[in-house]
Amino acid sequence: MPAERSLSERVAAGEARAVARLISGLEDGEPRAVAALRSLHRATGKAHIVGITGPPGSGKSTLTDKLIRHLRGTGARVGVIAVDPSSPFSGGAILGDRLRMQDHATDPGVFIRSLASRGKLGGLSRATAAAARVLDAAGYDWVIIETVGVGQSEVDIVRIADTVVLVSVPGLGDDIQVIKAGIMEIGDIFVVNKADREGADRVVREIKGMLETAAALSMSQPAALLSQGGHHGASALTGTGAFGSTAMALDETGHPILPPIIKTVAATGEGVAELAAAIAAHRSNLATSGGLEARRLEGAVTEMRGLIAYRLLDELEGPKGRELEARLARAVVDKEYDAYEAADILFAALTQGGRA
Ligand SMILES: Nc1nc2c(ncn2[C@@H]2O[C@H](COP(=O)(O)OP(=O)(O)O)[C@@H](O)[C@H]2O)c(=O)[nH]1
Ligand SMILES: [Mg+2]
Repeated sequence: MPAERSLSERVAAGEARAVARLISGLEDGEPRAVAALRSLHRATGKAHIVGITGPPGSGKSTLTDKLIRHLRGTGARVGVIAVDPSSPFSGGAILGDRLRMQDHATDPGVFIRSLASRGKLGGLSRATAAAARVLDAAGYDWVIIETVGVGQSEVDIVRIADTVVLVSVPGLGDDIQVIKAGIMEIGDIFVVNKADREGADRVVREIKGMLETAAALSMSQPAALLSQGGHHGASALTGTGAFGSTAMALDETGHPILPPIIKTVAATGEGVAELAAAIAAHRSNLATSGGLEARRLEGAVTEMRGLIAYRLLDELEGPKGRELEARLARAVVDKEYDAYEAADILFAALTQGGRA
């Protein structure tokens, strides 16, 4: 009788049930699941990870559904992670996503998984990164991460993507809600969805204006851009900064090449072929410019930082961490220590192997 194959072996063989089980285990932080993911590390790095982010209701799931169709048409296998931090239970938007994507339920070349908020700060971006690695190891050629783009935590989620698509729509009011400081910089491709509605061209012009302003700024103050984290952040550590960014790439005449802005009607599929082409172009640009490696270095930094933060929180929330924390809080209030000193003591206790 052949020995029972391990979970990681089954994932590497592309078994959907094993993939689902491993992702659940990782979401729950099971040590066995973490061990399985670690043993799969060498099998990762082949998939192209696409982050799709934008306000709720902007059509991300509809767009994802159409992209899946398009990519399946090329014979590629597609994994999707739908992240909804606002939904602690798998209802609401995620249920809608499932309905929209159920066409693919019987297609063995498509794997769709929803992740909702669970537990601690940072847990969701860690779970998303882990799930993306699992799908990569399982041989999915494309991994799409759909996430609501409203704040820093969502930005962190898409940081691991190789190509980030920012979706906006007409009719959100005067501000283009998704194009805010800290979010705009991460966009490689801009989509104005619901182009069947009035105002789409105006949104395109507004995005173009903002991109041109950002590009002009980067030409005159490259250092300022670097200190903002350039494209994907973490430049201080990797020194990559804007390197590899579509937004900051220059054409032969030295002018910055702006990221593409594409109008789509996800509901009908209009513009989806252009979007897919833009994603493919970005993918091959990254491969030839060295940008992919720069980005993966940044991704590794982001992932390690997340793991460290998570580990510290884990220690802090253990019984001993909580006890020491409470004692130190008392000492700060009683003016025995200031908060800096107390933090030093706590940090030392947490990081010196011995638990606090
Ligand atoms: N008019 C119009 N409606 C769309 C378009 N794309 C999506 N929708 C609708 O917008 C709503 C929200 O779409 P959904 O994909 O769930 O958005 P998400 O929250 O960003 O994932 C659904 O009712 C879609 O049918 C579009 O291009 N035009
Ligand atoms: Mg959705």
